[in-house]
Amino acid sequence: PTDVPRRVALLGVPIEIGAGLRGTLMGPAALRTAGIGRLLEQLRIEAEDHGDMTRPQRDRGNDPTPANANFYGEVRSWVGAISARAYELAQSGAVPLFMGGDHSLSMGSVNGVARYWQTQGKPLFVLWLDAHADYNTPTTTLTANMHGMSAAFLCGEPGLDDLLGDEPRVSIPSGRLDLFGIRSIDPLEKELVRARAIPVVDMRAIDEFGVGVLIRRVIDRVRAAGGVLHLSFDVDFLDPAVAPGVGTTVPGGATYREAHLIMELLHDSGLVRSLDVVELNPFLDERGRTARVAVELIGSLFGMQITDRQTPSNALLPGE
Ligand code: 6HN
Ligand code: MN
Ligand code: MN
Ligand code: MN
Repeated sequence: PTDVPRRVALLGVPIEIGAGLRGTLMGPAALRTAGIGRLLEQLRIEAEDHGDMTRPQRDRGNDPTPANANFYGEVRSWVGAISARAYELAQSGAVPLFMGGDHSLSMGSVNGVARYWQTQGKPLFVLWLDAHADYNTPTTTLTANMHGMSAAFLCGEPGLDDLLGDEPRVSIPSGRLDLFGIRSIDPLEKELVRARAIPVVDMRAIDEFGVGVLIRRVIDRVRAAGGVLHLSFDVDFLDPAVAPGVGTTVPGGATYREAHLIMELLHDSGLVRSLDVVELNPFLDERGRTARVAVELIGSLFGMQITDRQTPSNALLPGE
């Protein structure tokens, strides 16, 4: 299935107040410097760069600000605007690529593309590559940082109900979100993930079964439902040795090769129709390494190959 559009819409989303550390606002610039547009063009994909969104005016609505949600007003202005842009870009027929920016931006990007796919009658699945579950609410969070709440918000958890302003809210059914690569989760967050029966692939599962098997399982589920996939790629999914340029590094992450294989399998699936690349913090990076790795991985997602080998879609899974 190679009916994925050959057109990518790059949009920079320089938001940083969702995270505990400053610096992700430089993420889009670093991804451009590392050659994201050039690489896509080399792969014969039309890469249209829509520039960076501008920082919205601080929201001065008189709605009460929820407790335990840092910079709620600013994040709220961003998220509504991002959702509207995401809807438009998805509607344009391109593959929107949101260059973050911290992970709170996904509350807008995923909501917007989900809204578009709803009009097409296609279920949207979300693959969350991340060291963290990002399944906190203002009730469960230990930090009040909103980048730790995006997945929960997208699944319709209460507590940030007014975050989208006038944008209609879409809630992703819990069975259509896959948390993948998880190795850090807060105590109450863990209870919530368990209570909602969110599918989780933690690092132990990756060690035991390997990313090939586990990603194919995700792909098969999306395909069986006739759905499409949004990839939300938090670069802290990668091991800090590969990707030091992140504010929330957690040891024991995915290797360079595991991450490439995931991207290659996703490419072969033809199911990814939008993506976020988030949490890259160039202020913490070492000589651009993390930005470069992120761009290489995007290359694999869009079909960069060493040889013309395609993974046979009938490859056997262990146990079959
Ligand atoms: N991210 N669970 C921690 C928190 O503050 O809620 C970490 C969240 C990290 C968020 O990496 O996108
Ligand atoms: Mn993370
Ligand atoms: Mn994250
Ligand atoms: Mn490879």
